[in-house]
Amino acid sequence: MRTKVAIIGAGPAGLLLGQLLHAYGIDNVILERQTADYVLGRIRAGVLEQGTVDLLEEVGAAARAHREGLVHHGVELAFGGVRHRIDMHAATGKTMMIYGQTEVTRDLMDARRAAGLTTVYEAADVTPHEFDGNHPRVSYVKDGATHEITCDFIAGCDGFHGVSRKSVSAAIRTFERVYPFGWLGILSETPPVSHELIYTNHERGFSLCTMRSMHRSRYYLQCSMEDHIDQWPDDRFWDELKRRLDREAVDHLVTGPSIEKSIAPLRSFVAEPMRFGKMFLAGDAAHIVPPTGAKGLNLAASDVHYLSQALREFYDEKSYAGIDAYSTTALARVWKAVRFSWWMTSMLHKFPDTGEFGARIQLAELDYLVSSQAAATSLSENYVGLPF
Ligand code: RFL
Ligand code: PHB
Repeated sequence: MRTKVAIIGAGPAGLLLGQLLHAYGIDNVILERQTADYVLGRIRAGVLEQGTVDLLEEVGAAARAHREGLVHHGVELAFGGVRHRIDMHAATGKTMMIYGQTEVTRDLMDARRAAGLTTVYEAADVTPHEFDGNHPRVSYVKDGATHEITCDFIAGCDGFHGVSRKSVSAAIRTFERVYPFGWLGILSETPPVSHELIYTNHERGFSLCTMRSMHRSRYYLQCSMEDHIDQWPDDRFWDELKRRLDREAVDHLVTGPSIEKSIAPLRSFVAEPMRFGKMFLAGDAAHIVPPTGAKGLNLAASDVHYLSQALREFYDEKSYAGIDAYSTTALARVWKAVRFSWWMTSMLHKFPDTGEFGARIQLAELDYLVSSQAAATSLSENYVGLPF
């Protein structure tokens, strides 16, 4: 098989890149290790920046998001038992959209199918070759037979545990912080506790009330990395959440059986650079942020925006300028989101080693945020998404 761009990974980064390239007349093939249903079963992100929605619109995959997504103008920060609303739309003129990663993925898969583009699911042993030279190719095994795709470029959109970054490990520099706690998340068929997301700093640990729709809620609790979901039956989860919420939120909380429950570690990670000859990294393959800033999926979208523009410039104008600039351009935005996610995480979680002093500093910072328009605007600019 021959294509212009071989994309490894059918997560949001790979699927969105595929549709953007298709819109620019650049043919591409996606190789995905899992089945489509497996990819769709992962419950992850929920908040889309306006820039991410704009990209979905550009590829004609935003109709359902506009119908079913919930447009949010602000968030609530809770500390000391009191909730404070930050009006991000007033501060920036921008909004966010609540629309699950699962739905984004489904819409992009549907668009890809409708466009007749090739996706190979259950592709095993995917391996990029010769991206340093002029004949890049990707091999994989499907149904016991080895296949090869020759291409002009390889896009490594295969997430944190993918093969792309591993294949260049000798050439990269990594930066990492692993946080000493995780997030225990549940999904339930219950109405959300508030119209807004509620981020809570509490002496028992962080909590987040979020949603997927007006009848489906998602909640997170800071937990120990030693915890296992078996130790968290639903009743224990709801009891602990109630302890961390303000009185009014507890009164409005509707509990019910969980339909999904998982524990995620929290990590900040960046690999530099994001280009190796004719192979590029994009999305979680190149960087991870803790979910506190709601940035992971949105960074995957901004990376593939830059990458698709660079490739378009190459095919339209035979210019390498965008390709040469890709890593630097993408990393400049990545690091700002890494900083923001680290800062939100530091301000809102209970840390085992910072003591009473650290806890007071967090409260002072939160109090400053809700009493200074300048501070609230800075938070808002980052949360709604810095410009591309
Ligand atoms: P993905 O989604 O991991 O997709 C990578 C794909 O590559 C495939 N793959 C391979 N394919 C072929 N060969 C191989 N060797 C392969 N190895 C892997 C995988 O099967 C997979 O299908 O990466 P991508 O596309 O870069 O997308 C990144 C986002 O998924 C991620 O950043 C977000 O989910 C992070 N995140 C959030 N981001 C937000 O923007 N807003 C949020 O509100 C938000 N909340 C979250 C989150 C992540 C969470 N978890 C569980 C990590 C909440 C949570 C709890
Ligand atoms: C979610 O809806 O799953 C979500 C929202 C905001 C975050 C993280 C996750 O910061």
